[in-house]
Amino acid sequence: MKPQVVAHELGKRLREDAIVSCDSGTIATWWARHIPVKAGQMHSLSGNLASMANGLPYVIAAQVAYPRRQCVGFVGDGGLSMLMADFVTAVKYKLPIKIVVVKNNTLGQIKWEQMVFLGNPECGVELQPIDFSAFAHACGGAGYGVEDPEDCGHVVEEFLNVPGPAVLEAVVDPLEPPLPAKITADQALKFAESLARGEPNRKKIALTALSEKVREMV
Ligand SMILES: Cc1ncc(C[n+]2csc(CCOP(=O)(O)OP(=O)(O)O)c2C)c(N)n1
Repeated sequence: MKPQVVAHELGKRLREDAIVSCDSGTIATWWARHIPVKAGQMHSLSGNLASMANGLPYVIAAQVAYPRRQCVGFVGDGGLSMLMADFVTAVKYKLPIKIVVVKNNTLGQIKWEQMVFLGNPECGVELQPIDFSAFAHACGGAGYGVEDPEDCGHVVEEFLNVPGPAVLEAVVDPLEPPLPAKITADQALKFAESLARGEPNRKKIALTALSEKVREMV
């Protein structure tokens, strides 16, 4: 599934009083482009210096401050894995937070920065996969998983409506590039260099990036 799908399906279903916190990473790109902010909602990213892992603690704080509002985290697997033990805090205090973890098994933002800023193939950014749904169950919360875009809408619906704290693990394509709105010549050159210098997924990445640009043009 493309990460944009889960962002879109979530965005459509957020309540008018939703408080949404998003992590730093490519996750912020999907949130900014595919989750519309509606009047009455509150949305936040990391407050300072783009620190990772803010999503879960921000949502816990939001739910304590506003017990009746819908509080949702839209987080990366790298970010969540840094502070995930705090999910049990939500279980302990019966905070009905909802955490959507976009699972690409990668420190995605760094992977694309290595290519587009440095002209290097990706290096050292793969994450050891975690079963976040099983983790949520182990903590005493609810856990859901989705990887087929066809199922995404109804799984998100069920997840948002479950009472109590819950985690939804959305398995996504790790090769979906968070393309900038305007690509500079330097970025394009560095990107091409990284592929030419042996980026291991170069064929699939080039095909995805090209097909997206072509789709935009037609
Ligand atoms: C505490 C902290 N460590 C490192 C970074 C550098 N950094 C920014 S985004 C990122 C990767 C985020 O990975 P993930 O949460 O899996 O989200 P993705 O980019 O894959 O969507 C890293 C390591 C940071 N911003 N904050």
